[in-house]
Amino acid sequence: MRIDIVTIFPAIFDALDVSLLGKARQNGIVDLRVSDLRDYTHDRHRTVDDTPYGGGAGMVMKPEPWGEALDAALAPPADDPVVIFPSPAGEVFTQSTARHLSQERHLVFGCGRYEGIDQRVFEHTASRARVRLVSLGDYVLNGGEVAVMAMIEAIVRLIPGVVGNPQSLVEESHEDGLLEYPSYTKPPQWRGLDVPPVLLSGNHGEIAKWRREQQFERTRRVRPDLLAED
Ligand code: 6GU
Repeated sequence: MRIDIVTIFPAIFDALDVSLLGKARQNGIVDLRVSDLRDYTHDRHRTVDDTPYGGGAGMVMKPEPWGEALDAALAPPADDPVVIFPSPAGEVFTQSTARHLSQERHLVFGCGRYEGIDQRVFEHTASRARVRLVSLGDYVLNGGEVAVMAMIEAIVRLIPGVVGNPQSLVEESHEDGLLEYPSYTKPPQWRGLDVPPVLLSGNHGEIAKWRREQQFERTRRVRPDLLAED
């Protein structure tokens, strides 16, 4: 999968060299390219923002540098890309979003800062690629960078070959619409706390039943919205 990121803080994405992502890049599974929006400005101050038409607080990102930066990311050999703009005004990113995006060949992330990007950038980009505004949830970050880090981690780990044991992807929270069951390892007693005896019983039917009950109990307690019928 090819991933382009456009940002005014490219250094934030240095963290993608390590861990799972770093390995996926080394193995050639992910081709990640980070570009600096300011490289597409033409004034001495490398200006990327300006005051909003109509007045109001804050600054708006100018369309011209975005136009050129996205021209570069979408130029051949772009591969039928999806352009994702992280935004608290977007649709909520879920495991299902991650699953669908993990099956794409080319993702482009446009990280906005300040009060947002000139609306015409979204409109123009939508005329030449699939565009999605995506939010992590109902809270506000200063910019899209940290949100994009989270989205990329959620997406890339679902690409076949990135996570060592594919079964671990099947059993985790959200894949079956429930939270995951609690896990234990040795020793059987620690600081006066016992591992639930059923897990030491060797009875795989009983263990599976206990884990399922734990999933339902935990989901009902902390995320009843996941159980609500829709
Ligand atoms: Cl995707 N961007 C920003 N700036 N804030 C957010 C977010 C995204 N998701 C939740 N809050």
